[in-house]
Amino acid sequence: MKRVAAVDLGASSGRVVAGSVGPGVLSAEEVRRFPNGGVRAGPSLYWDILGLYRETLAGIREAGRLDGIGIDSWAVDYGLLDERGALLGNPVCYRDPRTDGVPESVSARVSDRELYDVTGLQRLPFNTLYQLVSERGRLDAASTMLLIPDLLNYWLTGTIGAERTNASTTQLYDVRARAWATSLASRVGIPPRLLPPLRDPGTVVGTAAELGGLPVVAVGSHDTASAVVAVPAGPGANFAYISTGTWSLAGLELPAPELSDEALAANFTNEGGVDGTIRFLRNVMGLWVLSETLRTWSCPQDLPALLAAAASAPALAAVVDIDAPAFLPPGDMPARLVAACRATGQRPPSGRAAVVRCIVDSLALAHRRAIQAAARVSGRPVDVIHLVGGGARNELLCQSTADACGVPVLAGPVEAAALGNVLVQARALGEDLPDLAAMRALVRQTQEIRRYEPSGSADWAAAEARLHG
Ligand code: LFR
Repeated sequence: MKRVAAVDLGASSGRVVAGSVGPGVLSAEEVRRFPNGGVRAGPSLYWDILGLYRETLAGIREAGRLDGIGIDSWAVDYGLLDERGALLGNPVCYRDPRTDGVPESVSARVSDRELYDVTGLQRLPFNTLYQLVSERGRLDAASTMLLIPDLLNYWLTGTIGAERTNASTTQLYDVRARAWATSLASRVGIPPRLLPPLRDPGTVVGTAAELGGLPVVAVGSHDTASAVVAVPAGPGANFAYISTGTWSLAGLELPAPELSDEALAANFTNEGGVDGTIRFLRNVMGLWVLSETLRTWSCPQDLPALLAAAASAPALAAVVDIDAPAFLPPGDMPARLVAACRATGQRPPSGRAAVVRCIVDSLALAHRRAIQAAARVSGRPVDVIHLVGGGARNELLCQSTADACGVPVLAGPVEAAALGNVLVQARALGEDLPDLAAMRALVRQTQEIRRYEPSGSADWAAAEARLHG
């Protein structure tokens, strides 16, 4: 039996989970949960990285006897270190507008086709490459760029490295060569010296002196990579997954990158997964739009009641393209929803329940687009969708996704990222979990999973057509 602490940092909250793994055993208990979110200061939107580090240490100390620690977080964001290892400036949040116009300026020098050929990455304005280009003038003082989990691992252990699953989200990683794309970096003005040695998920990176010498394991340090480890797919299933939270990451697990023109046109990403797999997926705007809406109304605690009311509101009364760039920055989402409905000739939702229904329907519709595109572009059928992460608690979202996609949805586990983190650590520390199939079998055996059948009661294709006005 192994007992480990999984630190799972999401854009809206972080948690430290104590997980136990042994033959037929996988249990996880939340020890500490803390809020996260962008902190606006002056012209910038930052992360409170020192607060996150403090909470991480406190959570691990509260967890009791442990055999190891592993940290995963959202992707793409980073801290820069100087040659003494000191942090140069506070990490900036990927929703900061500093990359406005940068993707276009980069495309003028390296075509999107070539960028995709090397990195396989979807074009998102906040890819690490674009963020680094946006601060090119300040890179002279930097000797290393560390993604968030690698930065925290450095503070814990003093060792420097870049775990591969997260490195693969930077748009500076050659997805076929499985190495940093150093010549690409140079061409866009990013010094290759910033890119630290790569590490495989499942390696012990060092020990945490401050925590009694506990081993620190590089897990699938991109939260989505860890969540996909814990997708409870059965052997031979034609499954897609949707990892839900601030974002919905919707797609397939592939053995090799898919870099076709169709994949590029559909803006699908090829992120590196645990054990050399590829996460072929698209970012769907996710529950962020709902949480920002509740923040605008100052009533985050009303979510369960609002979802219940939304479930009784008429389906598909108004829908928006939730992936539109307008929904990316923080702000007044209800006003943006109204504007999007008007722009497509629809009557905007009136009343809070109708607004929530509009968001959930629009999210399910975006899930449908992403899953259909994944199947079409990869040529692989999808017979079932595993919906994991926080959205698995949201019955309306699970049912609407099954209805929209026309296949059953298996919802759970809710804490997929933490469980994937726990499993990869347990294996690194000696538990007998030879491959992803063995880890997923253990998740199936031990975690609660709910099934939603598609009801076929609404016309999702007609709703999709309405998005185009
Ligand atoms: C999900 C996630 C996504 C990534 C986004 C930004 O938490 O990690 O996979 O695209 O956050 O980093």
